Amino acid sequence: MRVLFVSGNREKLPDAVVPLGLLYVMASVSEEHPNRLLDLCFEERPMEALKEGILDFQPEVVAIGMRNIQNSDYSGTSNTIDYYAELIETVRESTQVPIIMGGSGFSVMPAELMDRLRPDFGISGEAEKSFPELIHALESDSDVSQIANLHYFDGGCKKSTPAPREFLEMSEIRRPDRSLVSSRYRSEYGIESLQTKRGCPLRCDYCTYPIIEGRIGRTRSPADVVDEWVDIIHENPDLHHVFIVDSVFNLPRKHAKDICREIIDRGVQTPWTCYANPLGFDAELAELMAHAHCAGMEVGSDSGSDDVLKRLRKGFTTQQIRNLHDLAEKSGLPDCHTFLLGTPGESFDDVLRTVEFIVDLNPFSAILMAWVDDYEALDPVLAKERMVLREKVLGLLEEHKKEFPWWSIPSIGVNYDANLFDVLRSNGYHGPLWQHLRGLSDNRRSRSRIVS
Ligand code: B12
Ligand code: SF4
Repeated sequence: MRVLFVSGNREKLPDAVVPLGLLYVMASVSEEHPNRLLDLCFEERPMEALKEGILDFQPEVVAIGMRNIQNSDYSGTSNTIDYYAELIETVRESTQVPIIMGGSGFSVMPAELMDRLRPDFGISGEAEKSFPELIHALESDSDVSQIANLHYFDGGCKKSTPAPREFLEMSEIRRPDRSLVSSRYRSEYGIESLQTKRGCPLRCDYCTYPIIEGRIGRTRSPADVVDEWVDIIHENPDLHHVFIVDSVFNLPRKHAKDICREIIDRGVQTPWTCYANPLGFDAELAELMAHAHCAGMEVGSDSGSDDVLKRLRKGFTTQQIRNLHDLAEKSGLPDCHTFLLGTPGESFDDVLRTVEFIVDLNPFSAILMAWVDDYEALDPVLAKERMVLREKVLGLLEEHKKEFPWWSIPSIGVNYDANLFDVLRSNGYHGPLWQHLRGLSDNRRSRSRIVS
């Protein structure tokens, strides 16, 4: 069956990212079914490109990957849903073949997106097993109801099958073919994406990651990960940075240490970034990461209030955030902490306490985000309600934004805009922007008026 894979994502902030998930799904059918990738990221006129792609390839199935629901600025003022609706309309105008959706954005709210976007099928979560099964069922016109995590319409009625009993074994998943994507990801953005495991065992209240990847950590062998890394560098000698896309790199901690040891032993020197958690962090890991050329870690610290951390079920305390920061600083490992301001149940006083905590912690960098619920994209009443506290939070950040030149505040464009990113890249800066903010700032010692 001829499958046209469409990567709908056009977001370029903070970087344009290779459609790694879609490449994994493509690899799962590449030998059995003729297929083609149509990546809309750099297309000037995506709808035209889609029409032409369909006309040219004459697919028997169109598979659309939806990575993001929200836009990147976390202001809650725009989302990608209307854009995906237009993509689907464009496919329908061009061909009668079935449309299958999937991807991390789709997986966050599959039922709602099936209603709103009306593709023929949707697959939530990892799709390397379900997708080939669905293609096979479509080809042989057989029953689809045994395929895991499938969403579809039966006589106009929406149906969803249960999640699989077990997630996939990482060693059995075929490697993504990165040669299929535009070289602009490397030449303009300089970052590649690499996965060392899937799954996060923690249960943070708001988090959608385990819906996508499951809760059981499924690790790849360090040798296999670094083999892939070496191949990436070999194919792209100018590559500047690798982003490890694992939900949390250091859980399990032993696996993270083994990956670092393998990187060190094999002499790989590409700077890299990952997500890390205060749980599962210790002095040895900090040292190993620094020796393995980790250029920085992003930590979802979320709040400076122990009550809020408890409510969010983060599983760590503010003291553990401080411990991580101290260990990182000692090893020369830059840490950037993400804070979510105004999560459900949070008061403005809690928000103030968090901002004071960040000032006191003084991490290498911090990203402050006014909380936006994914469901706001579908529910204008909820969006309006949530906007009240958000506007107060944004007002506070606006007032103090000049005091912390090494913080990023995406919602109000502080150290998070396309022009700044372009200037930095053209001046040879690579990797996540926050890693350069301290160096760029000539006002490092400014203190906040928030804390007296
Ligand atoms: C790493 C990461 C980043 C890194 C990426 C670095 C890099 N160079 O790749 C950075 C920090 C840059 C980033 C930025 C953003 N991210 Co991000 N990111 C992630 C994370 C942790 C992993 C993504 C990943 O690569 N996974 C590995 C691949 C293999 O998995 P996958 O894409 O899910 O693919 C599987 C399935 O989804 C499915 N699948 C994928 N495609 C398709 C297609 C079809 C047809 C089918 C059937 C199935 C299918 O099968 C795949 C293989 O199993 C996820 C959370 C998570 N754990 O999933 C968030 C996530 C994808 N990000 C998200 C968001 C919102 C963003 C930003 C918009 C936020 C921001 N303000 O920065 C930007 C957008 C960037 C961009 N250009 O698009 C959201 C998207 C959903 C949503 N809520 O909108 C997620 C899910 C996190 C969340 N909040 O819930 N991100
Ligand atoms: S540690 Fe990160 S990925 Fe895991 S549940 Fe919490 S927020 Fe989600």
